[in-house]
Amino acid sequence: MSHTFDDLWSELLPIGRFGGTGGYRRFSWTAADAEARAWFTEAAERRGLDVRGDRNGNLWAWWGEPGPDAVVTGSHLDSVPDGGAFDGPLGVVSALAAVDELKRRGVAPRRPFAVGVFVEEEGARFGVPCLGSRLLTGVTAPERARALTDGDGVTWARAMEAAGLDPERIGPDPEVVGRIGVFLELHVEQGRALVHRDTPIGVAEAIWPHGRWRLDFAGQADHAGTTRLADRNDPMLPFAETVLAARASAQRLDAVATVGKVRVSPNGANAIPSRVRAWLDARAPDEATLRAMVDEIESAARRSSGGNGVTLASYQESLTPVVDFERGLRDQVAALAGGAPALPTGAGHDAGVFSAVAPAAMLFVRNPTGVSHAPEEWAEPADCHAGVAALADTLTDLLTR
Ligand code: HGY
Ligand code: MN
Ligand code: MN
Ligand code: MN
Repeated sequence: MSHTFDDLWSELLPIGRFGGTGGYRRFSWTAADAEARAWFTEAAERRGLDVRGDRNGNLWAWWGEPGPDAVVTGSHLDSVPDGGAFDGPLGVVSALAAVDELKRRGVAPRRPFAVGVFVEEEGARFGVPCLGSRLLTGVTAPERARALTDGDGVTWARAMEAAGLDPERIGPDPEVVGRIGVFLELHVEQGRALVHRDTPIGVAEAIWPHGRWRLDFAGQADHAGTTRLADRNDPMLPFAETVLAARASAQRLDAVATVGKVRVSPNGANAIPSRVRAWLDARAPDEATLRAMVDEIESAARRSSGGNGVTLASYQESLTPVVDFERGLRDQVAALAGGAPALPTGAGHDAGVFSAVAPAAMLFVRNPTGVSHAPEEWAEPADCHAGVAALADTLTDLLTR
């Protein structure tokens, strides 16, 4: 198979690279995002696909006319701060390379077929992951999305408008969603299960339930040098104890909990903070364990806040229920991928959102480092090509039955 994957990959790779780390910063509705979306549109049109944006800013590149019972494959182009090159883009580039392979094979689709790119999958700028697919399917209300703000106070509505789209139109789109007959997402593995199994391709079995909570610890700013310890209401203390409590609870419940984003105000080296705003990312194998862990962490945060004369306000920013991918489709994709193993994952995906409205499946491509959401994320070219072949085989089967 001559590989257009390599050409496509080399076109996209420089877009949104950030600083000297080799990582990416492709946030929704920024210049880097616009450049990536323009690249996708041009690359898709170069292949004769008809690219249409939906009311939420997602892109749909149709092979022929849009229609019911469509086969849709795609992923996202946005990243976390200093993210890896593969998380999202691998699925988009592989989908376009699979289109080339289908054309090379002379496949004549018997049902509508589209390649999709979905906005704000990481929720890195506005806080709610998979926002494009959640808006589309009605999981997130448009008025909530419009009001979401980034770290500079820019709302989703303003940012979308600056990118040339009308934020008043966002919301559920039954016509677009109603076309999806089956959804397929290829994604770099975010772990080392395929390395351990010494195999290049896997399929997704389930997505752990997970969510994000914002914890606002409010105390009293004061002078770092003249304020006795007994006179302090320092929000940094309950924050610190909450981080430790999250780790202990996750350890005990065999789950995961992360505080990766913190904002300290006023953030002065010689001032006791007035406020510490922290985001908890919590994930567990089942919803009862997730609930129990978050309850434990919030109780620890409240206890410690009370003990330090600090107030705590906690907000659930997003909650993603467990996703069990439909067994029949999963086994079919696994068989077409040469008996690929089925893997659970703690990572959320648009395929998880779409699994609520149509049969959905995911293909994973081996990541030798197992690292993701960091510049060290990696996939060998040969494994990327194997991913394209597995995707093309699955699409051929789905499109010609
Ligand atoms: O955070 C996640 O699970 C995914 O990478 N959006
Ligand atoms: Mn990600
Ligand atoms: Mn992703
Ligand atoms: Mn001073």
